[in-house]
Amino acid sequence: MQQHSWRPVPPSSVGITLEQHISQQMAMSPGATGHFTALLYQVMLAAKLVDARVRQAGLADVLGLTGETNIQGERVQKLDLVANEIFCTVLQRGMRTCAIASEELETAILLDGGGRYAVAMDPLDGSSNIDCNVTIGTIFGIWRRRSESMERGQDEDLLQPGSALRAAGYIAYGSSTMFVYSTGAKFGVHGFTLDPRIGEFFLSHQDIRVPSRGNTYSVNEGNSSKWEPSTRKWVEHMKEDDAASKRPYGARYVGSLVADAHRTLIKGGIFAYPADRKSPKGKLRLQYEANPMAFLFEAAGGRAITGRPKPAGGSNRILDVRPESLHERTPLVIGSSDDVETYERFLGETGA
Ligand code: P6P
Repeated sequence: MQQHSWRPVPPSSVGITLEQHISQQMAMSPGATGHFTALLYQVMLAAKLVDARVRQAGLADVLGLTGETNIQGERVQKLDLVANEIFCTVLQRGMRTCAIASEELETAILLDGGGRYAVAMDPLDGSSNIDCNVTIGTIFGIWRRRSESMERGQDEDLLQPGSALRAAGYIAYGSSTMFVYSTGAKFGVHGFTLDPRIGEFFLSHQDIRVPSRGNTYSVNEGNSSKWEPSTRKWVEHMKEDDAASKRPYGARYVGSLVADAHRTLIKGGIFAYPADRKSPKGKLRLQYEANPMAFLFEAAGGRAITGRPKPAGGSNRILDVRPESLHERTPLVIGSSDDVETYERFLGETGA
């Protein structure tokens, strides 16, 4: 097969689009059939459609305040249900998936037609923040199906550990719209920024690497009265004045996972949503929040752990957790390798 060759395009002229990048990754994958590539194109299309609705929301919301209908006379739906409908429709029409799990759906959509991949997603995470114009996002993970190829998809296709992910990413609908994804550490983590004038995502953050150490910690301190002692001791440590270890760290907490994770991925530092008395299993969902973020952070040289003490001879990596149900929750600690190691040290010291 003729090897493709790309004439390097001077950055000042035309940037690399997400579609071209996905195609290049396919060209670097021997035996690729195009199914995975087509699926990523569908995720990209759905992201553009959701972006358009998110950008309208403020306007629709303002104009829709007079009642249940918006300027087009449509019923104003909750934006996360709209996002869910867009992703589910695009993925089903695309015929590349056999199973779809969504935070918005109690049970998975199981499909005939021989789709080879299973997708778990949070179609619009943090949507309660849209009213105050805070960054929200879509989070997704893609697994190769495990069930018989020509049968209807099964829940088992979605109940795979994060270590079996084939791709994961998020779309951040913020001051600009960014699509960040990875198909594995070998290929790196890459960020694309949407040019709304032409509706294309262009490569803006090539080969993102999480700094080994950052200068911010991100946790909801409003939960501190419910935390394990180890969590409280860790936060106090991050606040101590110690120039030698560049403390205190700055506190940054948006309350929207995609916003807090994106900042941590780009700048380093640590984000934690630990288990506490209110959420003894943690708040965030394993399959479509924690696992995709863990996949990205590890692919970018960072770490992602459960925040629980490592079991004897076992692992505390998020990617090693064996899921038992589609919507199960987990504690989540992601960030720079050194900062996550500091977090772990407090787990050991207090034996929490
Ligand atoms: P809390 C948003 O509702 C979300 O699911 C994540 O995006 C975010 O990280 C977390 O919950 C925030 O939770 O309890 O701090 O408001």
